[in-house]
Amino acid sequence: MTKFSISELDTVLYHRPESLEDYPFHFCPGCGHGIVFRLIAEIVDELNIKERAVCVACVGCSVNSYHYFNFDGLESAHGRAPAVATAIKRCHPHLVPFTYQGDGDLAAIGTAEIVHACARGENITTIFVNNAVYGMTGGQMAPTTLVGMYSTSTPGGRKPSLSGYPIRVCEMLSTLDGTAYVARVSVHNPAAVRKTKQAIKLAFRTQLANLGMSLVEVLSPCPVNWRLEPVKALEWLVKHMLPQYPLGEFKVIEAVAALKKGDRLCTKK
Ligand SMILES: Cc1ncc(C[n+]2csc(CCOP(=O)(O)OP(=O)(O)O)c2C)c(N)n1
Repeated sequence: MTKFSISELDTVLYHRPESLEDYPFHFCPGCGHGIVFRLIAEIVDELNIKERAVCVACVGCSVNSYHYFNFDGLESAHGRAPAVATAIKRCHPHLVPFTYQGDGDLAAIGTAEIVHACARGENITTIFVNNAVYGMTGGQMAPTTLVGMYSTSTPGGRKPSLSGYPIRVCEMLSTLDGTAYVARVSVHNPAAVRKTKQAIKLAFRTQLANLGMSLVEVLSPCPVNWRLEPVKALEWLVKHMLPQYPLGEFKVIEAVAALKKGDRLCTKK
């Protein structure tokens, strides 16, 4: 194995973004939330909006965002982050509020909030992390739990006859006229993480250009609640979640497409 001395390694490839506190993440091994947090912090730095960004956290594993982000944030009631972000944006249009929500928060208790924020075309940004379970409370079924998937409240697998079918959030919300940019991405490998960063950055740029509601769904592993080792969880995501939740852009209005010029993004199959 080649060994390098420190002086030979004079190129710093990674450093902690200014927008990320020097505070260890509490997430379980192999969880995707930490990746998404870091990407958001990098983007806030790159767009130079640290003094204007406001994270509206949800109830769920990402509830501790105030420990991690080195910019303003507040906590909403479960599922109500889009309403809180709406109020912030309307009262203080120069701020850049974004919601950070899980699938239980956004697609179960908070379904009405996100649907109406999208229908109203609020000029806010939503980062929606879909790990197909209620992570924080111990892995119960979420609206995005796959048919046949184990969860602690569907120990024999989700049965449509009892629990209905999973909701495809991007497909549903992109039909609403108020949405300007809607995309689904994933963090299952480095290339996917890069595309996730591009999509989240474009979502923020959509808000900065006053173009309306932007939403990015991020497919993310939850190894502990899926009862899988971290690497197996990534494989499971690819094998089972991608067919149900195809990656791509579901809505890009013309003005956003113009912003995007020059960016490389995943395209819908
Ligand atoms: C009003 C209310 N109902 C239920 C709960 C319990 N609860 C806390 S977090 C959560 C779901 C979190 O799951 P998700 O939004 O998918 O986020 P994750 O933890 O997976 O990131 C629930 C049901 C609560 N705290 N408040």
